[in-house]
Amino acid sequence: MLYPRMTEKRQKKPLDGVWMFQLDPNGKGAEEGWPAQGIPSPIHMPVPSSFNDITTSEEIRDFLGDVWYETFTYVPSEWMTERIMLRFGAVAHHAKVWVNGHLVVESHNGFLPFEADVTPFVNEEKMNRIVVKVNNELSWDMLPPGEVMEEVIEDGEVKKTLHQQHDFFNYAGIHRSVFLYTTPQTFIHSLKVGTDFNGKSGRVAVESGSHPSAFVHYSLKNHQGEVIAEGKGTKTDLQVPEAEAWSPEHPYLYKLDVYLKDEEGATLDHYYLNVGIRKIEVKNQQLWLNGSPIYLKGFGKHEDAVLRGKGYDPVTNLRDMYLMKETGANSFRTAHYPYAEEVLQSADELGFLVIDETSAVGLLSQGVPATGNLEPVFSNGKISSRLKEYHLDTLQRLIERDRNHPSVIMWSLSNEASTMEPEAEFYYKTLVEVVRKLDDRPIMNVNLMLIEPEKCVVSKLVDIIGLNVYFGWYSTPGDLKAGTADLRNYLDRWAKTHDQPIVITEYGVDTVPGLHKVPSVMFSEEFQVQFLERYHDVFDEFAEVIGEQVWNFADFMTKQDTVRVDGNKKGVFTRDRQPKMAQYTLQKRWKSPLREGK
Ligand code: BDP
Repeated sequence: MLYPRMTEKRQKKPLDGVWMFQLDPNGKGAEEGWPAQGIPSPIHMPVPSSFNDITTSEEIRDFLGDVWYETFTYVPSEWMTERIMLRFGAVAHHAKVWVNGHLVVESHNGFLPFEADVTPFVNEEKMNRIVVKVNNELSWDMLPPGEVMEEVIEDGEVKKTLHQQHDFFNYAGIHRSVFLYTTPQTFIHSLKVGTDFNGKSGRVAVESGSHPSAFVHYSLKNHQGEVIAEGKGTKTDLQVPEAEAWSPEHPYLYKLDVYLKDEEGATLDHYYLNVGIRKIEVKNQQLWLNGSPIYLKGFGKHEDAVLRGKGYDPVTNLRDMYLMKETGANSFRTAHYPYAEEVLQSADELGFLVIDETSAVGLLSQGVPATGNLEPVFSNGKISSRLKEYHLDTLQRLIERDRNHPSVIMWSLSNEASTMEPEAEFYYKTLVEVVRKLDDRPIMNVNLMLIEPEKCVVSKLVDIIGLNVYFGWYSTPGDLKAGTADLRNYLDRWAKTHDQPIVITEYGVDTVPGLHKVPSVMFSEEFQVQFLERYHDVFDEFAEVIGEQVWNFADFMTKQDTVRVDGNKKGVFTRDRQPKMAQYTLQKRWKSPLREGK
């Protein structure tokens, strides 16, 4: 699905701002006519944002069930000859949308965009009413999986409790921008861009989907606006004899203009994409960018911020990007779900290598933290064929959405699944086959530290192994000597049993900013620094380790729990994006040349 853009032939109007909002604890809104008549007793609610932390109400913060949003808009009369689309960047987790009382679209994926052709339903003269019902309940038929338990309490009231598998607050609402946009009646449906770079020249392979009777023209421009390559047809290769390669240090983007023309050569539709020419490969147990090995330095992140929760906002996004650059990071992982498209656009423009992850987090028996014995979930039917369908659908839509971003260098299938069960092998085999058909980027799967390398049935299917390691924190708490010995032993076992390179996708400790202790203790800033330093020494012993991403970039909110103090404090930055001492440790390491090849 193409990101909405204003072009020579397209218009767009953001519907972000203040919408009306109401809880619907009894789920009666539809019956009572809210889709057509509007919501009866609303309060104000910003869009995009999670609804949880905006008001002072505990009921709203912890609400489980249906909530309703409503807004009004005019549609300009000059749009009436066009195809008019209503598009949501993401609504968590389930949404139903009505325009002037007509149901136009339903979505059951909280982290991916969806849209509806609303041309037949909008009025030219009157205001148009847009009503959205949002539900934030999790189930084992979706990602991330979870369960809502219902219990009747004293006064007959039903109390709902969420059993979630993952370690982040179940924020909900209209989380990303909402757009009304137009396309011409004959339009460019889809675009797929793949690039290659051989040290000097580059190739841009383009494929487009549109009406068969139309003709497609491509024109690639450099920063000066000069056309450096042109092509025609549904599928073509554009050659760039002297290409500027895209990399984190030099995120050079060409502009690809795509024109759809009729037989007389008149332009029917126009769209454009930023294209970074780069080549990404896994070979000789290394990750290669543009013909040289590259070591990933960076963070596992979250979409999480004070007040707005998981709502996208450009302020937090850019602050994060600048902080990561300043720390010397060249990469991040979209843990544990697809991020807003605007985040990937910034990564293209500012230069970050992105591990793009699905929302498959917590496909295991444990909640948080995942310690103890892993009980089966694949072999006992807990992970059903419906969940697998959902996972496949998410993966396909993620690839379709993100494949044109030069910043996206690999797909992460899931985070911390129960991958020692024999049944997991077939499940993941299907996922891998689907990805291989759609795209040639490397595939990663991220492992919990309870997964034994000798018993993992999934790692052999992927190109890069992701490891989340917390020895000295969740095991032998506070004992870094034992922790690093366990880490060394664990990495050694992975290196011996698998040929693929390893990225340390998580390592870190909860740290209370301003807590100082000598000698260090858990939760102090000194402990975070020492943990990172000791871990780095071990990583450097292993040629197989081709990247390190600290957990987490910033402190983030979780559900209330005995193991969390107002959220997870493993951030190198606080939740309001100020550094802890560890930032300096990372900066020193990441901004100086590492050992050979790293
Ligand atoms: C890992 C999870 C991550 C958690 C982290 C932690 O992948 O989501 O937040 O542990 O416990 O198991 O901090």
